[in-house]
Amino acid sequence: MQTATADIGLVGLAVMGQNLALNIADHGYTIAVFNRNADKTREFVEHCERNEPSRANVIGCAEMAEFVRTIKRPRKIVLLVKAGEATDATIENLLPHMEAGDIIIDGGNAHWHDTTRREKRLSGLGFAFIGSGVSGGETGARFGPSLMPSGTFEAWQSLEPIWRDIAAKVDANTGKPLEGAAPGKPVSGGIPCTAYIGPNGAGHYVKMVHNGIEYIDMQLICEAYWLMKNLLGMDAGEIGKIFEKWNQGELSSFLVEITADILQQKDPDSDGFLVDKVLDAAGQKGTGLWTAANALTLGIPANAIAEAVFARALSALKDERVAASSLLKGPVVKLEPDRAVLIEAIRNALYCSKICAYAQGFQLMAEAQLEYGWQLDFGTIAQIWQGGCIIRAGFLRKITEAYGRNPGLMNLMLDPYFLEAINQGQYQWRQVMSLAVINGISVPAFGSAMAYYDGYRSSTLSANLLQAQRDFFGAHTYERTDKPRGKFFHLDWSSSERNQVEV
Ligand code: 2AM
Repeated sequence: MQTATADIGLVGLAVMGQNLALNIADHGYTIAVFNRNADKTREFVEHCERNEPSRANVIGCAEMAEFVRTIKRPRKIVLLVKAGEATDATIENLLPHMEAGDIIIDGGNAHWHDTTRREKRLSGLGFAFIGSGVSGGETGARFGPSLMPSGTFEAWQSLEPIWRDIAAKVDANTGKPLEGAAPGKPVSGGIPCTAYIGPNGAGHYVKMVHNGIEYIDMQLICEAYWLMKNLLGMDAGEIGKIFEKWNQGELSSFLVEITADILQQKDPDSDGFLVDKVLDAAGQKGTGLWTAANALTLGIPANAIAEAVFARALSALKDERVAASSLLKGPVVKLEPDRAVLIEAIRNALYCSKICAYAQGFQLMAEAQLEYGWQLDFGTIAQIWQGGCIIRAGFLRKITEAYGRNPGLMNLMLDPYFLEAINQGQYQWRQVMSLAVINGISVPAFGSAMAYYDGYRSSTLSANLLQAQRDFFGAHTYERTDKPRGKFFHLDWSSSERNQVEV
C-alpha cells in the first residue's frame, strides 16, 4: 500500500504542468505527478532524475488511484490539463479516489463560468474547488507566476503557503519583480504575487481581464511602433532603441522591454531586422474575446480592449488587405516633423491610451463584482500583476497606490496621479492622432482609447438624439433634462398634434 508522502499532487504534464511542478518541488514540497499518457510521466521523472536539483521531491505515478493515495490529506490536487472537456473528464476520473475535504485546484485557462459551475458541483459533493488563474507562461510557471485563486476561503487557506511560496515576488520598497531564480534556487523574500481573489469563478475572471488588458497593452505598443515607422521613417533598430529609453521611465514594463529587444533583432536569414520579415497576421486564443464579450454583456465601455481583439481580426485578413491596398485610396505620408518632438508626443499618446485601457479593465471588474456577487480588492489585484505575468510593470504599482488612496475610486483616470498624467499628455496625444488620421495610418487602439476619454469627460453626449430616435420608432420613451431622473415621457410622433405624455 502506497503511503501518503506528497504535500500536493499535479495532473497534466504538458509544458505549464511540468514547470509548475518543478517550481513547487524547488520550494521543498514533495509533489506527486500524473499524466493521462503515462509515457509523459515517465519521461518527466527521467528528466528530473538527470537534470533537476529537486529531483527527490518529485514522485511519478502511472495510475490515478496510486497518485491520489500518494498525497497527504486533505489532498491538494492541481490540474493543468487542457481547458474545457478535458478538465471535466479529469475531475470525473479523480472523484472516485478522493475523500471529503480534498481540494482540486484548476490552474488551466478555464472560462470563469466553468469554474463557477465546477465549484458548485464539487462543493455539493463535499470537495473543495479552487480556480486559479496562472499567468506568466512557462518561465513564470517555473520561476514565479502571478496567481489569481478563488473558491472557498478555507480551501484557499490550505493552499496559501504553497501558492505564496511559488508565486513571483516583488520588492517591497520598489515594487520591482525579484529576479534571479534558478533551478533548485528560488528567490527569497519579497511580496508574493498572489492573494485570495474571492469565491467561485472570480480568480479566472480576473485572469481573463488580465489577458484582455494584455491584448490592448500589446496593440498600443504596436501602434506606437507603427507611427514611428510610418510618420518618421525609422527602422526597427532605431525604434527599438526608443523603446529601450522608454523602458527607463513611466512606461517601464516587461512588454516594452521585450519590444525593444525584438525590434533590434537582426534577421538570421537575410540582411535587415527580423520583425520586418514576420508576417503581419495575428492569431488569438480567445481570452481577449471573452473579455470583450463580457464587457458587451455587462454594458461596460471597454472599447479599447475590444478594439485590440478586432485589430487582430483585421490583421488576419491579410489577403483581403493586400487586394484592397491597390484599390482603396489614402493619402501619401508627407511630413517634415521635428523628430524628437514627435517621438515624445507618441510616448505621451501611448501612455494616455494605456491609462484609458487599464481604466476600462478595472471598470469592467468593478461592474462584474456587482453582477456576480464578488468583493474584489483592486489594489491587491494590481499588486498581484506587478510580477510574474505578461503585463507586469511599474505602472501597476501606481494603480495599487491609487486604490490605496481611494478604495472606492470611480475610475482610474480620476485618481490624482493619472488625472495629472492624462491632462498633461492629452494635447500631444491629439496631435499624434491628427497626424495619423491625415496621413492615413491605422491606429485603432489609440483612437478607441481617445473616443473613450473624450466620451467619459463629456457631461453631455449625443445620446439625447438617440433616445428621441428610439422613442420615434419604438416608443422607448425618454427622460428630460429639466425633470427629475426616473420620469419617462413619450411623444406621439405619428400624430399631427405631437402631444407629449408622461408614462
Ligand atoms: P496527454 O499528455 O495524455 O495528452 C495538455 O494538453 C495536457 O492536458 C496534457 O497533459 C494532456 O494529456 C492533458 N489532457 C488533454 N486532454 C485530456 C483528457 N481528455 N483527459 C485528461 N487529460 C487530458
